[in-house]
Amino acid sequence: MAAPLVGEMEPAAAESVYFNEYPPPKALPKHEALARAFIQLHVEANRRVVLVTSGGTTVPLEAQTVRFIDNFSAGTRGATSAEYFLEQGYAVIFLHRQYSLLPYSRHYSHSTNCFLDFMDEAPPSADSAESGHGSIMVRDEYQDQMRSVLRKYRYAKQNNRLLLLPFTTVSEYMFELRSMAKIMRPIGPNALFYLAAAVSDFFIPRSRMAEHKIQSSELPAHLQGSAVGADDIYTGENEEQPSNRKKLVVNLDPVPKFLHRLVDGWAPEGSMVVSFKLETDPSLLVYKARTALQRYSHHLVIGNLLSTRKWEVVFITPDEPHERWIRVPKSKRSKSISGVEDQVGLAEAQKGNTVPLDQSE
Ligand code: 9Z3
Repeated sequence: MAAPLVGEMEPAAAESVYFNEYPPPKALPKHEALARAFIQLHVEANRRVVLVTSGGTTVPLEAQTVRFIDNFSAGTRGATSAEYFLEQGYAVIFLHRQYSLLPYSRHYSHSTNCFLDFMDEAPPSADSAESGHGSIMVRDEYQDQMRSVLRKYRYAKQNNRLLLLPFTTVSEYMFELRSMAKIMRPIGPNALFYLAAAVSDFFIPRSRMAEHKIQSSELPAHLQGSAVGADDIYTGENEEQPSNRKKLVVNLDPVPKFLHRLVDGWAPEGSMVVSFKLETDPSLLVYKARTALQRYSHHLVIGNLLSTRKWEVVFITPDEPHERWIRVPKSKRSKSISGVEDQVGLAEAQKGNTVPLDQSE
């Protein structure tokens, strides 16, 4: 009989099999030490702490990774939400995909809003006349909004309210999530988990992964040993287009349902867990979000569709009214300087307001 897939096992058994597949991320001990110190500080202040996850996870196809499968997410939801949590007095652990959008800097770091567009060179003053260079400054029209973002950013940084921890792969994400949840135990009911990261449902077990870059064409016999893929990825004959090029066949296992373990094992007693559900087919969204809430018995699922995620979400809760839509009216959607309509924070959307400083796409 074939061994059960980790995605089909009891959650606790699947957990140990999954975590035995991969070595912990190299940065984990450092991240854990930073998180412990962060938690200690905020436990003493009796402050609420939220773990915000943000950005997409990758699934590497090779151990020495050249190619990978990615999950869609720019990090806008996570980074925007983190700013709102900070404003509400939370300390934020921001577990994010490396190089995705970050709280505060997101206003100026998106490719359609290059930070250089906000800058200008001042005319040379008497002091700088010799060099002929004026100082670099923020353009007049952006002074107010940039000052406000800068102040909030400085406040969060100087008061140690924001801890930035990056991940890349789905296994790194899992290790980090488990560790952070356990480290947050002293926070108890002051802990909140806000899981906006787009997490892959599939992975290739490390034991069955190709070590080196998968080759797309035939190699001479004496070189084949080092380059051939492992069991789960193989390059076969390309029947439709006979040539010396191979087709790639990838066989992925389901990732264990980590939300079970978060709710029932890792997270502190009395903490709150909010997850997101992303769909593209409108007819599935509410059903899938409800099913997730029933399955994991947590507190809130926020459903969104890829195409409308910036203006419309649905809150699915165990209590009445069970389903509540939050929509930003068209007239209230903010624009970036490139003219692209922007996401507003959920809190503002509920009040029917826009976020005045939002500049990212
Ligand atoms: C989301 O649904 C997020 O809202 C988005 C945000 C990824 C759509 P952006 O970063 O996008 O603002 O560009 N996140 C959760 C996606 C996800 O993978 N959910 C899992 C699922 O749908 C459950 S944890 O099954």
